Amino acid sequence: MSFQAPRNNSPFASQQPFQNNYWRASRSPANNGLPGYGLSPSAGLSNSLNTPIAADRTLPMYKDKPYFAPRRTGPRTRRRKLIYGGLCALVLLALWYYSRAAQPEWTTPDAANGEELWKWVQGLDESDPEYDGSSQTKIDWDARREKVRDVFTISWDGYAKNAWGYDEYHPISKYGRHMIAGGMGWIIVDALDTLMIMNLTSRVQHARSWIHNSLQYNQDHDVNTFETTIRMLGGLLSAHHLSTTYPELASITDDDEGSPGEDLYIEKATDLADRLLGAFDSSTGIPYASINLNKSEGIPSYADNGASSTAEATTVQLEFKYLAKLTGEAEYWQAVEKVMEVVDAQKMQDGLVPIYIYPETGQFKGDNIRLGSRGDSYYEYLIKQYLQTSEHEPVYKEMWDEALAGMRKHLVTYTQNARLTVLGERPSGLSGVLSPKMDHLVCFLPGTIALGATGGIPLSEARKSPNWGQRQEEEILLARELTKTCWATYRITQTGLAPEITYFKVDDPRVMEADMYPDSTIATGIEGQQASHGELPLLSKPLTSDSGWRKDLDIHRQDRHNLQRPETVESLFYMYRITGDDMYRHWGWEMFKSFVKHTAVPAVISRITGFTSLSNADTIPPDTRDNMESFWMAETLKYFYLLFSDRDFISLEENVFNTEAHPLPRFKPTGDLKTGWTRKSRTRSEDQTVEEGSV
Ligand code: DMJ
Repeated sequence: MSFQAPRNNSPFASQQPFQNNYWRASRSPANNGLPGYGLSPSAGLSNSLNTPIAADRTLPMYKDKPYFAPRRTGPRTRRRKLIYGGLCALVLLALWYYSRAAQPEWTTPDAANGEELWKWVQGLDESDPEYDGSSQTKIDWDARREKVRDVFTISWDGYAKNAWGYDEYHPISKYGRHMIAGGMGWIIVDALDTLMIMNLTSRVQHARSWIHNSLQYNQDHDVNTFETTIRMLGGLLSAHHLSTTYPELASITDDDEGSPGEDLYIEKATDLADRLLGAFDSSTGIPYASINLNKSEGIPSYADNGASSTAEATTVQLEFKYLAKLTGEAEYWQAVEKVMEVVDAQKMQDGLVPIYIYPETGQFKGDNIRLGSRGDSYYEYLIKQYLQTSEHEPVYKEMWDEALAGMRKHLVTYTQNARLTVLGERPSGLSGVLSPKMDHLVCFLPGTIALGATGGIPLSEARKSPNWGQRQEEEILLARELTKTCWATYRITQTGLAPEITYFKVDDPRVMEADMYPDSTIATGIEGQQASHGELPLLSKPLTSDSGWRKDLDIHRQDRHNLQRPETVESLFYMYRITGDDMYRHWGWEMFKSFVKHTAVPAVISRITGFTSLSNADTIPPDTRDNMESFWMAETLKYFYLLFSDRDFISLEENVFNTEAHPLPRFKPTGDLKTGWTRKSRTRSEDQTVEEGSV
């Protein structure tokens, strides 16, 4: 029987720092050569009592207390006891009331007001989502951006008040839970750079001191290699990048020389990355699905015959490459670069990869090809690796171009009525049937296609480039159509919030892009690198009642949940930044209002105390799930905030967002930081000559 740490930690509970500079512990044999081992556990994270009295005993539970039978008492004694008891109760009540009043809640001068937001939500109109660009009314986007900030601060403060330091937060029951015994800083680290971007200085300080005093990675637990990389390593690296590159933001400087916590984010990131490197110790270098952080030992997936998810193995590169650049340690770079070489050596047809890969052989498992779960960010990190290294790794541009052409050839089809564009799945490989199903996760793709087409610069600029041609125009059209399809998945439900998965009614046999556009580059195979001929018209009909679009979408009962995922607003953000079309901001505003209205957690009185995922987004009131995923604050609200900000704020030309929305800088690699491999020839005879990015 052990003492359980209270579920509702006060944010003011003191958390003792570790020994001075504990995170700097040098590599020692006792620590298996890893830094930071053998550190004293943090106060507040231990599950056992630590006082001398309690050292070797555990607290009794009520059921263990000895039972005393009540003594018989006469009427006078009973009356005296009643009065005495009543007085005691009054005194206790007064003491409790005083202690509550004396204990400040976690509020800061810029705390958002849950009551005001509640009133605002009550007054929300169902304004016209059919934005047609004709309205002349000037919109105050700064005010809308402030609303996003309010929603963020309410989400953060609710967490800080009720579950500070815990990895999970359940905003309805208001308690937190750890994913592993000591906690990983899952919510705090993931949201840290959003705090900076929103200029929430006191909260950044609060988060930073928790990271300094309480976060430790020397835990004997398995964690998911990919999730830990994109959320924790990505969060720390982005915090370092923002705090050093954008000092005007709420960036408590990361290089405050000589002060406690100097280089904190980098030190923590390096400690974590050194532990994560063990996941790459397979015979091919493909990382295992999990990693024991304390032993730095990779662990194959317990399911899927030990195979790793392809997307997970290939979505760690931006983080490790940036760390290599920062530290000058090529080992980080080489570990993740090797993964890409092994994957590409499989020579998959048209650049489309199955969703599982064996770490021991480097071969794919099964034939399932999709851009949803387990496949998605493989493609995302192709184009982003190319952009991260300032176009010094052309192999990734080539792989991206090949994969995008493959998607257009094998995965794109159209709905029966409104001709919405669908990016489906091939569960039995490219020779099998195309399944017209889209996970919400697929909705990252349109924004990424636009990013790939222009490299992040505005479309109007990109069109002036000599390299711009018909193919790029077609890619922008595809991006616009897919964004519209993702928007339709929001419009279709009662809450205005998308389900986790949507199916579409399509023709049989499937109409493919080459059938629909016989003159396109994908149909003719001719690049068409002629001068741009301007915007290509949308094929799809408007989302109005007469276009029949509602009949095109089909939501299955088990897929009606909404986890407050970011992918659609992520694409709106890229589409707005790149095309400059206000329509994407308007769609975003409608989505944002739906999130506030239907995922808000009200208090007994008229006040909002947090935001939750939904188990059914297609009914009003929606069924709630009592969970706030860390990506709500790390990604979804960040992308809304950036969508309503000026287009050059945290510019796309200088930054690359990792798959968890953590901005990292673009840079030029030097020395040993290079691609170091070439693609194997697809025709078997000779190796392709793709110029390497060694500089
Ligand atoms: C995020 O953790 C990342 O974006 C990841 O790549 C997949 N999607 C979730 C959020 O939906």
